[in-house]
Amino acid sequence: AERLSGKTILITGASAGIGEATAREFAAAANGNVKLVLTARRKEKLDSLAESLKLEYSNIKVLPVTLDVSDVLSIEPFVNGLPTEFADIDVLINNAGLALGRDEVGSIDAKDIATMFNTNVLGLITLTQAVLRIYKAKNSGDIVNLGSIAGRDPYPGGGIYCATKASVKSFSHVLRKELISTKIRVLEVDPGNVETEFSQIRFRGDKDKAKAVYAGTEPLLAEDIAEIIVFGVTRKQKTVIAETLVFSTNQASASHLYREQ
Ligand code: 8X3
Repeated sequence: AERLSGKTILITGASAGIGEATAREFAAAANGNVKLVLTARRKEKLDSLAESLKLEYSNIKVLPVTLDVSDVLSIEPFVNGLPTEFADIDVLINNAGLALGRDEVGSIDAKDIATMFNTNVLGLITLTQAVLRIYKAKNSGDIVNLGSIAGRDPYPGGGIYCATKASVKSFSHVLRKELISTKIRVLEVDPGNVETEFSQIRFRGDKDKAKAVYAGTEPLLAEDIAEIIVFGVTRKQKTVIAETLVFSTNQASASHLYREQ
């Protein structure tokens, strides 16, 4: 808790799933003694999360801001326009991301390709660049990138999503190497199946298809990944948990999933 005290934490995709759970987990770990900048497209969801955090922790500072990271031109003005109280970011959680469809190469919608790359890759890179300027000026700060098993173990039907997550991994590696002489830390967390809105979005609201992803397993939940993110960030300054691959006990690779009948 002391290691988080007074820190400013920026989370993308904070309206639901792993992003929301991570906001709650940081607030709990710091007993409210943090400043959270919560961003996503859905402002009402951010507002209600902010309200619920403020009810729980009287000392917490929360700034909900509409941000669509796929709109890369909006990122720099967002970072530069942060109110002074929230401007000195200490921790960046690059969580916003999505998969659209399981179509095979040759039948992938061009718009879906653009949305996935714009959000998962270009948005993440652009925001990281903007925040890195703040970090370099003070020689500290943490960047946590959400990768995926999909970035390590690509599967048929995941042509674009897997490529975006492999890009995240490559980018995380380069950053860690470039920042070798600084105190800036780069962490990557790579989940397997986690039951969030992820599959509903991938299958465009088809609840049966979404449910089938987790059927017969005891899937990880958003809070399970949030715990690991907060654990990584709260290690000693000299410690970098560079990469964490996280599965439920039922999963051992992208395609090795034990399902109870
Ligand atoms: C989510 C995991 O395997 O469905 O990143 O792509 S997977």
